[in-house]
Amino acid sequence: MDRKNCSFESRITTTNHPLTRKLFEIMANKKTNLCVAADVTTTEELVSLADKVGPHICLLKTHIDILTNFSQDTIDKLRDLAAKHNFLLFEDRKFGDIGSTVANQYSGGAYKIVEWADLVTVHGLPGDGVIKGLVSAINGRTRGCVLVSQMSSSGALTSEEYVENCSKMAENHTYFVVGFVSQSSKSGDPRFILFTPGVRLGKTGDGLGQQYVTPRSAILERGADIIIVGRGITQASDPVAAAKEYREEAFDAYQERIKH
Ligand code: BMP
Repeated sequence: MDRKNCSFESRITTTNHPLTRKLFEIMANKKTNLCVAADVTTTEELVSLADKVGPHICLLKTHIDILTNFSQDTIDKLRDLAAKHNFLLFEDRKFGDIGSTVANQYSGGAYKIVEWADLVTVHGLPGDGVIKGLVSAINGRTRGCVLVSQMSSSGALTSEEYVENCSKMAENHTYFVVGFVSQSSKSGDPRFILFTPGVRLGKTGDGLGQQYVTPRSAILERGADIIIVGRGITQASDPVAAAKEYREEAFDAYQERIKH
């Protein structure tokens, strides 16, 4: 069973991870494989964006530490919107330290990420202690992580060997890892979801190292399951119309892929 030829529905039963299953269900039922990267700097903008694009997304990706006015109210509102529109919360914290430190960063500090984020991003660089550290902080909650195995930015140091080693790490920790943030995947394992950022229509870069491909290219050529789109939507003159456009492009490309 090759991941790239399978429908999201058919992949539900390939995994016991409750959040992987939930995400496949949301994608299949809502007919969307779009994740919006909500890189805005105030709670008001974040909440307003989440409410507007909510009907079109399966996941809302945050960088919670770029908000200038974060408070518990931010989280209460995001969780309400996630329930209202049926999407998951994905904090792009990119944990990358020893297990003991990431456990504290996950559960403590100002953001208490473990209390509200369904999924978080993690670098495999420290070795699997980073995963064990995060898991030690979960305390019975249903949580998961996405391993950043390859970056979209030019000159990224994520070699083929690094990508391979992240795959092995994921296979050893399937109870926590739901997939990869990556630009490509050789793995056909249907349990793992491939999330691909660096997606934008009409631009190839941002002048600061980001490199873009189109939704079709991400899904049909690189094998993405979910596209992550930030400024293509947040900086559009009409973010809702842009979200609809990316959603349709991405879901059409996925449907085309599973036909073959
Ligand atoms: P944009 O579409 O505006 O370029 O935003 C991309 C988002 O995806 C940002 O939030 C960034 O942190 C994230 N991202 C990325 O661009 N490339 C990666 O390799 C990994 C990421 O998480």
